[in-house]
Amino acid sequence: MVLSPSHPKARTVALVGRSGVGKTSLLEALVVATGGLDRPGKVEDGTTLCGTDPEERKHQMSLGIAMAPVWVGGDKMTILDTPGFIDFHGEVKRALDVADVAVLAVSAVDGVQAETVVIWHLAREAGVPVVVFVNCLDAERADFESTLSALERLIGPELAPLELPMGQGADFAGIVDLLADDAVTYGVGGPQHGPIPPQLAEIEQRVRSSLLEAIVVGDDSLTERYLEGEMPTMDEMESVLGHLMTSAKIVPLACGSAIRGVGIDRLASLLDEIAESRPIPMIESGTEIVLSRDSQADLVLRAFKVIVDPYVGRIVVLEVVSGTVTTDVSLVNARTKLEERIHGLNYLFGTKLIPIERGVAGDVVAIAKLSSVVVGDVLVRKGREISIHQAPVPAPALSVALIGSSHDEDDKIATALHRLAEEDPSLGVRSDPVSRRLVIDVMGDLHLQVTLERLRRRFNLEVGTTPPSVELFETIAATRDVEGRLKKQTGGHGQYAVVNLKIEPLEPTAPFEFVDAMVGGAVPRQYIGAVRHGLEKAMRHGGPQGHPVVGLRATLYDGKHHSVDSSEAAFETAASIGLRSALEEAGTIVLERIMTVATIVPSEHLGDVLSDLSVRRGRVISTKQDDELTATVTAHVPEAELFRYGLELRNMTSGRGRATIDLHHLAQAPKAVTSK
Ligand SMILES: Nc1nc2c(ncn2[C@@H]2O[C@H](COP(=O)(O)OP(=O)(O)OP(=O)(O)O)[C@@H](O)[C@H]2O)c(=O)[nH]1
Ligand SMILES: [Mg+2]
Repeated sequence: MVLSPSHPKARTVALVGRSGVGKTSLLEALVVATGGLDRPGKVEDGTTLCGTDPEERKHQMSLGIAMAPVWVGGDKMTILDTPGFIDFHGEVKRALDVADVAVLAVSAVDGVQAETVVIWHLAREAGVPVVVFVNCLDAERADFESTLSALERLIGPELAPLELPMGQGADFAGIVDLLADDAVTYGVGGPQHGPIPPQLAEIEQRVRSSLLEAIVVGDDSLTERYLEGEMPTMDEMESVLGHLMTSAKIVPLACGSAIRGVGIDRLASLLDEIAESRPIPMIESGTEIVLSRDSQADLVLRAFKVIVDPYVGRIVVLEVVSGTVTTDVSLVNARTKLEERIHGLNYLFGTKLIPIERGVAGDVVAIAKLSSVVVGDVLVRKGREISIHQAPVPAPALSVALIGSSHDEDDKIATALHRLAEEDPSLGVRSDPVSRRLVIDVMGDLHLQVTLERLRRRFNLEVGTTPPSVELFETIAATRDVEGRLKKQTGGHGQYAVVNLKIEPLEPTAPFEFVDAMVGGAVPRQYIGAVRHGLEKAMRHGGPQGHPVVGLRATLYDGKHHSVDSSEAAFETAASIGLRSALEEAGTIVLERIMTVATIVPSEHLGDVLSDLSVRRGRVISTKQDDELTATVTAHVPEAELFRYGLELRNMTSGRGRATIDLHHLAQAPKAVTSK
């Protein structure tokens, strides 16, 4: 292994793209091409640097961010491998947040698919320069031309192919370099330069002239000269191209094969050229500032991943946003204000921790024993108040309640889940308000399955799932005047209290109202609070149909007391007896929660979303065209109909629909819901 101990420049690269396009294989190939490994491992054998986790091996896909550095011309680039499957896109966002440049990997076999579009938009939202890498050109059904046209439709005129493949499938022989106007073949002795084969001349001319045009158009002075009939020199073109790529004004396209190691050395050099300082907007003491990757500047670190290692314990992976980190410095967690001392620095080479002395701006460092730091936290010098805007992570698509094999296991399951959630910020853990069962919020069925597998393997916990309970309430059907009477004589002291109450319905979401209309001292002042307290307790405890009672006004207008036998406890009980008889006499109505669901969808899926909402007993309140591409539908939908909504929306819209759900009101629940 050849690893350079010192590195003047460090940058971070995120590999993104849909599942199966070869990102994990590409990272492996990049490490081999730059001398960090002698031979590549294979995803199928679980021998890659970034695919060794047992669940990743089982599913043959990446499930979280993994990484290894490469060195190109003395510069260090930490390459972040991300999962492509949609359940794990929270990790893609976190990688894009810290990356100086992203590689959108596309397979020449499948071209542009729905998830490619979703991930392209994630990269655009993150504002990171993107390089497209068309992979798998050696595969049997590779089709570069149709992949290129699909990419042109997705990205538009900013797409600038720098390379073309020479042949494809079994005939894939190398790369045509459009700028240098030559061909590179990959044999045993490494890359060999030669002339462009004649059968490629036509397509080469066409793609090359559109590349040159994209470069010329991107620079005002070149455009002017070009329009006057002057052709800029190749050096000028290259320098303008470099600038356009780093400022994300054009999206360069490279191609090759990760498995065959073709074009990978070229991709590494291209990334080294583009991975320039990406300004990071931050908020310092209320004002916006921009940090650049300056190793001399004040130290700022940002945590983006946590690993719980069975031997080393908890390891936090951080980006050096600016400054230089060394061991033994003390920093402050900007969120908790707790001091953290850096005891030892490492970088991650797959799962291996390699000790280092320093990390410069743009580096990624792994640090043990940072107890207060979670994903998203920022560490700064004492006295600095900094926060970084984080892209919002997708809302959970699915919630399920967990059933352990015994009730005693619940505590153990909760502890285990909190441990898993530390490493997996997309996993939510809470308690079901009705059944008190543990509920987990996940990003989809596969995320759920992997979470249950981890509980089994790491904690030996066997857990089943069930839909979480729908929260129901009840309210009184009509106004009633009642008397609540408690009269007990047991041994010495008795218990005596009488309250006369008027109980009337309010809007179900209105807060409970208690009216003290007592005149005279029939219920002495010191017991009035107890009457109110008794009513509130009885409402929480539940009405005749077993659900918490809401939406009432109770007026206390009369009562009786006894100078010896009355007490606060007696009045509390009398009040709850009174409420119970009012509810039983008048009857109660069961209420369900109606949620406001705001769904943002690509316009072409609007019809599907509207008809799905109507099947869910939804009432559409508004449909608004946001721009020519997307629309927002706002509807009121009963909570009971929303189980799996996030997931089904995703399926209906190829992953591009998003929904937010908030409580709007309570309404009478139909029989089908109350009898469940
Ligand atoms: N023929 C061919 N196969 C490739 C190439 N790159 C990767 N593969 C194969 O494609 C499959 C998926 O590759 P991965 O590297 O796991 O894909 P990924 O993008 O990391 O997938 P996720 O982790 O699920 O997002 C594996 O079987 C690889 O061997 C390539 O350039 N050519
Ligand atoms: Mg992978």
